[in-house]
Amino acid sequence: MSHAAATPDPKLVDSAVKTIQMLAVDAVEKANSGHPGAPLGLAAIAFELWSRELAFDPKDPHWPNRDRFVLSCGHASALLYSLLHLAGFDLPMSELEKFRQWGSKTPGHPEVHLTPGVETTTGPLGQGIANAVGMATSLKMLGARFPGDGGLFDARVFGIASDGDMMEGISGEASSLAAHLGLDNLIFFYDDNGITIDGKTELAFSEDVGKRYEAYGWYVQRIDGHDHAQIRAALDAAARQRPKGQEGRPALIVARTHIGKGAPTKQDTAHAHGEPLGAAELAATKKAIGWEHEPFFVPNEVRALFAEIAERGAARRKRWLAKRDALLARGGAEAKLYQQLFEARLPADLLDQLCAAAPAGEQATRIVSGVVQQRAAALAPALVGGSADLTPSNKTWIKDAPPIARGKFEGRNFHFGIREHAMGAFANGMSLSGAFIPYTATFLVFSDYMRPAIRLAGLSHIQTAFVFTHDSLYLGEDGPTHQPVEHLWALRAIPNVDVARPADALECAAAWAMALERSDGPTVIALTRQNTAVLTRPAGFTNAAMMRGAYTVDEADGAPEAVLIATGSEVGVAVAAKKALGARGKRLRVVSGLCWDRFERQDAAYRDALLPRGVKRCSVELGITGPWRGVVGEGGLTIGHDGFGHSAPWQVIRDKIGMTGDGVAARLRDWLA
Ligand SMILES: Cc1ncc(C[n+]2csc(CCOP(=O)(O)OP(=O)(O)O)c2C)c(N)n1
Ligand SMILES: [Mg+2]
Repeated sequence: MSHAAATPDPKLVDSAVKTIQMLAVDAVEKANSGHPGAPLGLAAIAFELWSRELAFDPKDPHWPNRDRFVLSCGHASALLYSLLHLAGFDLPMSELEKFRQWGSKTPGHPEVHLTPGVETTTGPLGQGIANAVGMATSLKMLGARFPGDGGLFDARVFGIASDGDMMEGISGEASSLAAHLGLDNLIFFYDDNGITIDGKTELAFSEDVGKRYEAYGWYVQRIDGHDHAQIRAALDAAARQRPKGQEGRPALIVARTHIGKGAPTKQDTAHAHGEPLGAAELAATKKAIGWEHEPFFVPNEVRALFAEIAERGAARRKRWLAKRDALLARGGAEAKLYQQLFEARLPADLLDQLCAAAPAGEQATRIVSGVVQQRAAALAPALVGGSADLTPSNKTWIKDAPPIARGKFEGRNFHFGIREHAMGAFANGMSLSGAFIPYTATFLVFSDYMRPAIRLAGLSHIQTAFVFTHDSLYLGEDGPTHQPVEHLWALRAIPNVDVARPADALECAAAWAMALERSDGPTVIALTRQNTAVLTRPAGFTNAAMMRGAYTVDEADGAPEAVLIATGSEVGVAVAAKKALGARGKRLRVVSGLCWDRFERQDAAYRDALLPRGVKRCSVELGITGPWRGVVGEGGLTIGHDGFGHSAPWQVIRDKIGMTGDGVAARLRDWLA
């Protein structure tokens, strides 16, 4: 590791900090909307971190061994945009002037897919710090995978968290896991300013956060967040000179700061949090700190200082690229793995290879998914993941790969513990590392505990596979607390989230192909606990048909009189119902809606061919029916289950609710008549 950067002249430091502060408050003022308080209070910390420690190159925001900066308190976005602008990322002043406006690269909260240099989308408090834990783990895993020539990866993850981040439960889950894994490459500042929106934190928050983090196993320091000497000393201790006994731990620097620092009447008040300073207060603030410039002003010497910092980062990246290129030139296992992780990630015939691995016979889709996943893992070394303490139920363990543990990052399997909230955000952070395709696993009903992370994966175009087993009432005796009913549609309702619910082994293969190939958003895979029927595909079927998201599994004799659309375990039921209808059933087409989101993206010709206009439709899915009404339309029929479930053996539930071939056939007979 190189030395910390030399400390610039105090006058220049002062000028740089004021520049960061004033760019942020000018942006908020011009937008007449936003959060000036945190940028004012955090500028000193941010400056020291970015100028002294953070390794970045604005010319290549995605350089794999860059240090990451995570602003978990995304409401302080103006601070990040000031930094990115000054540091030379592709974020011109015109973008700061368009803060929070339509079409700008400076939205209200940082968005990773939108703004160069933003490492993750933050705004829902607590998510960022959990993302950071996933990022730090990924970097450790990369370090373990490329140990040659002194090691290729040594990047760190730095971040800032606010009171809100620390109050949210997800940060506790993630921080507990970070300490358990011994992530000494994770360094966070806690912006301990004693203020949230409602007023002083003491209204609702009285624990000693530092002590809590010490109890997790973090290295905790306490400083004045405006004292540059203290900030530097704490950073150096966390990043370079760990005191004895503090090695192998993530680091938290609890920094006492003043929200709205320098604002004569708003400093240390909740008014500094979420409203512009206003013309009078802004003028008074500038006067108080001695800033006599027009809005959006950057002194030349500050520009020059940041140019120097960027130079340093560029040189660092160049040295790293030389090392990386040497590794690639050496060839061998490390070179091949590097390419598999960062470049040619998947074989062209992935789907067919996964289909070839799909086992025959009547089995639960969670079981066959577990078999297919082994082939997926063999074909895609980027695939890593685990379960929130339901590994034996989820069947998601990658065989022949060890678990990830403190000091042991060669493996591919995680024991996330019972921490669903953090698991989702952790996986998103891993995906953002650029090297891994992470998956998570738990019961479908507990997707509720992961929903914020799944939503952010959709919003941020993050490739994460969210595996959920026990995907219906048929998990049985555990009863309604564990039985998902609205969950499939609740997940489908999130934009840019694909929900795949395979009906059999072949569809499990397709679902994994979707999850691995879809790089611009997350894929949910919903799997059954119980056996599903063996399906016989019609003549002319090709594996690729499944990738359309919906396709015919059982064709009508001639033009169909009606189309049955079923998913997962209900596809076999629909086929059985068709059979039970005898001659009448011959005129029914059964469609598997493996991934409805994908189907809706198909061209109109395909959609109209599969679901011809004017032909009646019936949906069959063991969950809420409301959203299916929009699919089946007027005169359509929806068969499912509205309301909560029941604690009973699954076959009893099935028979009681009539979700059998005969039961569905009876309803179809009435409807068709
Ligand atoms: C999950 C979540 N809940 C609520 C909010 C709305 N919100 C934005 S900032 C904030 C709290 C502000 O206090 P703090 O985190 O201490 O930030 P500071 O005002 O000190 O900058 C809240 C409740 C949010 N962004 N995320
Ligand atoms: Mg606060």
